[in-house]
Amino acid sequence: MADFVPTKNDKFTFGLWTFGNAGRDPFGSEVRVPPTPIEGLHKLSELGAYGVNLHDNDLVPFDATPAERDRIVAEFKQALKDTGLVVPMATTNLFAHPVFKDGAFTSNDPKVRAFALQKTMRAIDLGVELGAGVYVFWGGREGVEVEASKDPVTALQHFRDAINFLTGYVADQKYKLKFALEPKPNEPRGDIYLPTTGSMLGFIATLDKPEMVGVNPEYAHDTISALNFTHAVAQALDAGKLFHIDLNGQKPGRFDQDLRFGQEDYKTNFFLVKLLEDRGYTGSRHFDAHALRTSDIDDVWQFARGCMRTYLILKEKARQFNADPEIQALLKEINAGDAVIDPLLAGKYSPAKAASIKGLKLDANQLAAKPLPYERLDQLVFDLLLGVR
Ligand code: GLT
Ligand code: MN
Ligand code: MN
Repeated sequence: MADFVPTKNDKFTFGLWTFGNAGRDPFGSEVRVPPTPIEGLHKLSELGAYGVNLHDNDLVPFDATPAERDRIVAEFKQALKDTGLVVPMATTNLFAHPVFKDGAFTSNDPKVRAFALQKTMRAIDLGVELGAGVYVFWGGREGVEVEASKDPVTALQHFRDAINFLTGYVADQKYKLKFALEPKPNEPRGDIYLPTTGSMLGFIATLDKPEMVGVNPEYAHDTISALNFTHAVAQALDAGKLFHIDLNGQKPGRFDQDLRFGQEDYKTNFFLVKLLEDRGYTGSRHFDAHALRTSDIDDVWQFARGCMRTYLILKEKARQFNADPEIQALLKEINAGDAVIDPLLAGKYSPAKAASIKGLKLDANQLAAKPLPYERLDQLVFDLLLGVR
């Protein structure tokens, strides 16, 4: 820890698609030949990662024959054994092939929706075979550019039918698998359905087996829309629904950058790591990011090392924050309770409490005059983060 070198206990994971990114963007072609999945396993194990996550087609090509599939999977399983890495999460690629150009589970075409279910059931079988306990759904194509083309309520019903069907499939197969829905407001579609963690949480409550389904929030997805990602994660934790998390870097208002974790906005990432650590989040710390288009392969591994190193540095900063006497004294002062009023506000409503609260003598001007030394507090956080404390 002192040198910020990760171990498997830190539970750092990378998608095969992350180090496997060849640098293609909408304006330019590939810039590097990425490592194969098996080369990646060896390198990540050397760097101290815990595991890798994958889409079905990150490992098995879309048009592979059953025999090819079995050979590829067997070789991959052997490499997992050799490296000691695990596959905690798996997912389906429901966005790359042209068949999904107008949606997968929300396509207007029942044949496309059936194809999406078929592909997902096979990908779930693959994920379970590799040991995954979490299955992510990122609906990258589940949206519109032309509002008239889809009825938005029908689209949600289709999405609900698909998730209900698949939780039924998992229960029927007796798989120990939880689902994590990943929201994103836009890109690649103009508008994607269920754009935020809050929308997903509301949607989950309408499902047949809500206990099987949680969320997979991603830093970049909220930050694109200038939302407070830490607050979204807090809501997921509060609901007991933070089944997975995608960490990366992003500037607000830009295209989807998927930068190295912590590359932008150190302060927000500090409070994010502090939240995860203070609240005892036990899942994978998954990096859903890729190296810059300017990177060669050596720099790709610097990127992977950097994601983990940054997390560990921020974790150490969180420990320092929690141990800092001046910061803690200030927080104690800010959070000082009231022996009479706290019991009235805690727990359930009662007519007696309503009567007591109505009768309280509260002077609004006096309350407003209470000092809130937040300038001092925020400067202490700044000093701590910048290492001058
Ligand atoms: C894709 C997307 C991510 C999702 C991945 C899982 S694929 O890279 O940008 O946010 O988490 O489908
Ligand atoms: Mn993303
Ligand atoms: Mn993601």
